[in-house]
Amino acid sequence: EGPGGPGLGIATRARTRTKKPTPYKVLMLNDDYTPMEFVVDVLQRFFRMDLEQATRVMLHVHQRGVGVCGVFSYEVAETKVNQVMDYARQNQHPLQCTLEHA
Ligand code: TYC
Repeated sequence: EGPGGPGLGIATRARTRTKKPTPYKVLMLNDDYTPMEFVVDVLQRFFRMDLEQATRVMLHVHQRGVGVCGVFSYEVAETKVNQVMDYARQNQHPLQCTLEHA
Protein backbone atom coordinates (compact mmCIF):
# COMPACT_ATOMS: atom_id res chain seq x y z
CA GLU A 1 0.00 0.00 0.00
CA GLY A 2 1.09 3.62 -0.39
CA PRO A 3 3.51 5.51 1.87
CA GLY A 4 0.67 6.99 3.89
CA GLY A 5 -0.27 3.53 5.09
CA PRO A 6 -3.02 1.18 4.00
CA GLY A 7 -5.84 3.01 2.21
CA LEU A 8 -4.19 6.39 2.63
CA GLY A 9 -3.30 7.72 -0.81
CA ILE A 10 -1.13 10.79 -1.27
CA ALA A 11 -2.95 13.55 -3.12
CA THR A 12 -0.96 14.28 -6.28
CA ARG A 13 -3.30 16.99 -7.59
CA ALA A 14 -4.42 20.07 -5.76
CA ARG A 15 -8.01 19.37 -6.75
CA THR A 16 -9.81 16.35 -8.13
CA ARG A 17 -10.59 17.10 -11.77
CA THR A 18 -14.27 17.29 -12.53
CA LYS A 19 -14.86 16.45 -16.17
CA LYS A 20 -16.82 19.21 -17.89
CA PRO A 21 -19.48 17.94 -20.32
CA THR A 22 -19.07 18.78 -24.00
CA PRO A 23 -21.38 21.74 -24.65
CA TYR A 24 -24.19 21.55 -27.18
CA LYS A 25 -26.12 24.45 -28.69
CA VAL A 26 -29.89 24.17 -29.05
CA LEU A 27 -30.82 25.91 -32.33
CA MET A 28 -34.25 27.20 -33.32
CA LEU A 29 -35.07 27.20 -37.05
CA ASN A 30 -37.31 29.63 -38.89
CA ASP A 31 -40.36 28.54 -40.89
CA ASP A 32 -43.19 30.41 -42.62
CA TYR A 33 -46.11 29.14 -40.51
CA THR A 34 -45.38 29.06 -36.78
CA PRO A 35 -46.84 32.20 -35.18
CA MET A 36 -44.30 34.60 -33.65
CA GLU A 37 -46.17 34.54 -30.31
CA PHE A 38 -45.85 30.75 -30.15
CA VAL A 39 -42.07 30.92 -30.61
CA VAL A 40 -41.84 33.57 -27.88
CA ASP A 41 -43.93 31.31 -25.60
CA VAL A 42 -41.59 28.36 -26.31
CA LEU A 43 -38.48 30.39 -25.52
CA GLN A 44 -39.98 31.58 -22.22
CA ARG A 45 -41.38 28.18 -21.27
CA PHE A 46 -38.41 25.91 -22.04
CA PHE A 47 -35.43 28.27 -22.00
CA ARG A 48 -36.47 30.48 -19.07
CA MET A 49 -36.15 33.71 -21.07
CA ASP A 50 -38.09 36.83 -20.15
CA LEU A 51 -40.46 38.39 -22.73
CA GLU A 52 -37.85 40.88 -24.00
CA GLN A 53 -35.11 38.30 -24.48
CA ALA A 54 -37.50 35.76 -26.04
CA THR A 55 -38.79 38.39 -28.48
CA ARG A 56 -35.22 39.33 -29.45
CA VAL A 57 -34.23 35.70 -30.12
CA MET A 58 -37.47 35.00 -32.04
CA LEU A 59 -36.93 38.05 -34.30
CA HIS A 60 -33.31 37.03 -34.87
CA VAL A 61 -34.45 33.56 -36.02
CA HIS A 62 -37.23 35.08 -38.14
CA GLN A 63 -34.76 37.39 -39.91
CA ARG A 64 -31.65 35.18 -40.10
CA GLY A 65 -33.17 31.70 -40.36
CA VAL A 66 -31.54 30.20 -37.25
CA GLY A 67 -30.70 31.23 -33.71
CA VAL A 68 -29.23 29.87 -30.48
CA CYS A 69 -31.67 29.16 -27.63
CA GLY A 70 -28.93 28.19 -25.20
CA VAL A 71 -25.89 25.97 -24.54
CA PHE A 72 -26.25 22.82 -22.43
CA SER A 73 -24.81 19.36 -21.78
CA TYR A 74 -25.85 16.82 -24.43
CA GLU A 75 -28.45 15.27 -22.13
CA VAL A 76 -30.11 18.58 -21.25
CA ALA A 77 -29.93 19.85 -24.86
CA GLU A 78 -31.57 16.67 -26.15
CA THR A 79 -34.34 16.96 -23.54
CA LYS A 80 -35.00 20.60 -24.53
CA VAL A 81 -35.20 19.69 -28.23
CA ASN A 82 -37.68 16.89 -27.47
CA GLN A 83 -39.79 19.14 -25.24
CA VAL A 84 -39.96 21.87 -27.90
CA MET A 85 -40.74 19.43 -30.72
CA ASP A 86 -43.48 17.72 -28.66
CA TYR A 87 -45.03 21.04 -27.66
CA ALA A 88 -44.95 22.33 -31.28
CA ARG A 89 -46.52 19.08 -32.55
CA GLN A 90 -49.25 19.20 -29.89
CA ASN A 91 -50.09 22.71 -31.08
CA GLN A 92 -49.83 21.69 -34.76
CA HIS A 93 -47.01 24.06 -35.62
CA PRO A 94 -44.09 23.01 -37.86
CA LEU A 95 -41.48 24.64 -35.58
CA GLN A 96 -38.13 22.85 -35.73
CA CYS A 97 -35.43 22.79 -33.13
CA THR A 98 -32.08 20.97 -33.30
CA LEU A 99 -28.78 20.27 -31.55
CA GLU A 100 -25.33 21.35 -32.63
CA HIS A 101 -21.95 20.62 -31.08
CA ALA A 102 -21.00 24.01 -29.58
N1 TYC B 1 -41.40 33.20 -39.56
C1 TYC B 1 -42.51 33.03 -38.66
C2 TYC B 1 -43.66 33.98 -39.06
O1 TYC B 1 -43.45 34.85 -39.84
C3 TYC B 1 -42.13 33.31 -37.19
C4 TYC B 1 -41.09 32.38 -36.68
C5 TYC B 1 -39.99 32.85 -35.96
C6 TYC B 1 -41.20 31.00 -36.89
C7 TYC B 1 -39.03 32.02 -35.46
C8 TYC B 1 -40.24 30.12 -36.38
O2 TYC B 1 -38.23 29.80 -35.13
C9 TYC B 1 -39.16 30.64 -35.66
N2 TYC B 1 -44.83 33.76 -38.50
